[in-house]
Amino acid sequence: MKEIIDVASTHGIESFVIGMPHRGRLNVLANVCRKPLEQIFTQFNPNFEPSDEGSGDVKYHLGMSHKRINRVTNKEIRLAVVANPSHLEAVDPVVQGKTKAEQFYKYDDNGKKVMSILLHGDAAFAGQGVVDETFHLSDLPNYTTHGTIHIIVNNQIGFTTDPRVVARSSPYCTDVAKVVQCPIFHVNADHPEAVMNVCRTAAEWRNEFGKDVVIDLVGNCINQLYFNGKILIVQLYPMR
Ligand SMILES: Cc1ncc(C[n+]2csc(CCOP(=O)(O)OP(=O)(O)O)c2C)c(N)n1
Repeated sequence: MKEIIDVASTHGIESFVIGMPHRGRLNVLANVCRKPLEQIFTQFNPNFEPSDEGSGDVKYHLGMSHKRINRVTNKEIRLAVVANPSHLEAVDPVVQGKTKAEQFYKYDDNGKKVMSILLHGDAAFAGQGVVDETFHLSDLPNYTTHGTIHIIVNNQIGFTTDPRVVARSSPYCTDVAKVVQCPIFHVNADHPEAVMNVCRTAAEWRNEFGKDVVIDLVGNCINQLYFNGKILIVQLYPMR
């Protein structure tokens, strides 16, 4: 994400609107947006009353907006992580609407100042119709935000749902993105240099063509044991 932000900032983007689900969210708030850790931890204070600000929802649903200097370009950038509910992917059109509004008020007709980044889970990306709808609107003149970078945090499982038998019929979770024929990069999440390279290319693509691009960040959290050619056990790494 930082590589995308650095490259985009080099090309003049000054505001990033980010939408993402819960997993990894505190990490993004802390390490990408640099929301002060004191603020994050304070929100977990058990002494909060229901009427206190920010107390009514789980903390990993909350968003933030923050201005900071990008260390690579020395330009000021704004990062907004949009608040989201438990309903996976519901945040996608909200992010696009916010991005479009910011572009409108900045007279940013080509998306050269404001851009959106959406993070998805692999199961949610294939399974929620709102993703399909967001893609379908993405290249229409009145709706386009001139290219969203989609990052799929692909742990090859949907909570406990095995994708091969009960989640989807298509081999890749990213196949829904084929509807707009945007580039889709499948990259090994365990290969940081490859991930950086793909992120750089995605940011360059978005800057050059103003169209969506998908990064399928494939992690390997499933350990399969085969017996007589059949999957005997699917063991999850202890990440959940
Ligand atoms: C709209 C909606 N449907 C169902 C759920 C229930 N649910 C919570 S987590 C989850 C699995 C998501 O899997 P994936 O998108 O691969 O992300 P992961 O949890 O693996 O990071 C589901 C179905 C939900 N939160 N929102």
